[in-house]
Amino acid sequence: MNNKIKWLFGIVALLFLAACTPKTPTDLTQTSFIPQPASVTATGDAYKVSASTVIYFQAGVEGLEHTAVYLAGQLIEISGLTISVQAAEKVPSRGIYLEITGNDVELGNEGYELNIGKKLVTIKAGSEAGCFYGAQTLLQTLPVKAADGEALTIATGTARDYPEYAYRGTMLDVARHFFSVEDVKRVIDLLAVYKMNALHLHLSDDQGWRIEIKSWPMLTEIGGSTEVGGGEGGFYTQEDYAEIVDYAQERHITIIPEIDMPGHTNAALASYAELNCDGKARKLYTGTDVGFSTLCTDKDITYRFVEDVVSEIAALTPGPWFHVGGDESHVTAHDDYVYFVNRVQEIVVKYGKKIFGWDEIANANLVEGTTVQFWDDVENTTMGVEKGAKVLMSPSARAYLDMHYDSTSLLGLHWAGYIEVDHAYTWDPATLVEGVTKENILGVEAPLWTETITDMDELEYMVFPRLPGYAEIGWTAPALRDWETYKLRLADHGKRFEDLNIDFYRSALVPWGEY
Ligand code: TNX
Repeated sequence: MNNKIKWLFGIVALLFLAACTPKTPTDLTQTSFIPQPASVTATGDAYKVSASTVIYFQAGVEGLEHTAVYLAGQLIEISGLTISVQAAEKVPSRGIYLEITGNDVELGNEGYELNIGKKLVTIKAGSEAGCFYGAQTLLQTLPVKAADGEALTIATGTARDYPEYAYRGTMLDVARHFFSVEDVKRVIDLLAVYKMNALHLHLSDDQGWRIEIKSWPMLTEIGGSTEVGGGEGGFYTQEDYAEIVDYAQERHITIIPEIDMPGHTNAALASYAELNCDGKARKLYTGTDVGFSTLCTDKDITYRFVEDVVSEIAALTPGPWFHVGGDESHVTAHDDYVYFVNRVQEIVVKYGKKIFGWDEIANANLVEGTTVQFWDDVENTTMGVEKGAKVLMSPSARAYLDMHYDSTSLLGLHWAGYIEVDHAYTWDPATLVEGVTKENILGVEAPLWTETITDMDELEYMVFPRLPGYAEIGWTAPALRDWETYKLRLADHGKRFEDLNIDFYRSALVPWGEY
């Protein structure tokens, strides 16, 4: 070969290599973060995560060690690299460092500052939760799955970030169809990725009672034995429930247990005859009607029952809230309903918990610290605000994860309308209901009712891709939210959903890539 041809070959080979080697990311502002952080600035360089990377945490802060181990676990999962965790007495010169600093007022309770330098990444926050969210932001700069053992690069820069609302959550109805502890853990993992911090578990309904109550064992023995459609149902033992609570706590997610009453109680009424006004046990129910059952509000045993249930669950629940349901009690007379909710509130307070209830509970005399969950009725909700309650925003026409996406959806219901991915995203909690402003709002929750949802594939299909949008509504200030740019970021998360094996709805409104 003459020299000229050799040169040509060389150049072609180089060009080929350049085209095939992934570009090193150097512009942090180009990362598709969800939720969008309050501010992101780029410094145009790259940090390399390799097998020698160490994750340091401020010595003596136990909660940070959890987050450091969690982050290392995620990085190992992504890359197959061996990443170690160590306590550090002072800021190291290289590696990834997690630190609690108490003096940044703007960051508040859950905010963080993530600094990605060429040699050192630091995550600083006022709380352990803040550091955890900083770690989630860091993880979103990386793919969910990379080639085994390959060093990873991250664009340098800074994210300073804090949430708009204190409560960002979802609800899972494990009563209509039962979901196992493993299933719930997967839901918790997915919530954590999007900085959600609350999981409300709807633990009882007409079709099933799903948590062991030691003083009333038939609730699960009988009431837990079936579900919608006649399947075998199931329930959590108290140990199972504690395991869920712990798993969630490690991811800074609070579990809110709900026992729905006085309506939605057929499973309890089938388990114990004495809870019925006529003293006769009801038959187990596996259909999907609502509003036909009620506890007997003028029997003493009803309140003994409620007290036993509340005390056992409250003892297993470190979070501040107990949800008393209170929705759709269509066969409870109004005065009986008000009397019942008033008495139940006293019981919940006695066991040290704050009350959550669906918006109907605003008809009672709300005790201080109560939160009314807006799902349907504006009048109830504004009445709750007038009585001093906070509001949790779960508008059924916008935030119900069981609503059809469009007229072709096979799963879900559509009584509150169709909720396409844009409709789920384009609303502001602070302006949706007249008379309910940001100051009144605790946060946002997207509930998944499971009359038609029987397994994890179906659950994921309804939850994704709407859930990241609800997470962003709860976290990101309205001025930084916009559907046109959000849908591009969401499209990038399609690859993440695939790599996490999430069975998601490929809405035609989102420009998903070819992965
Ligand atoms: C209404 S929302 C209900 C639930 C149903 C749901 C179905 C609410 C407080 N009650 O009992 O499962 O609709 O979308």
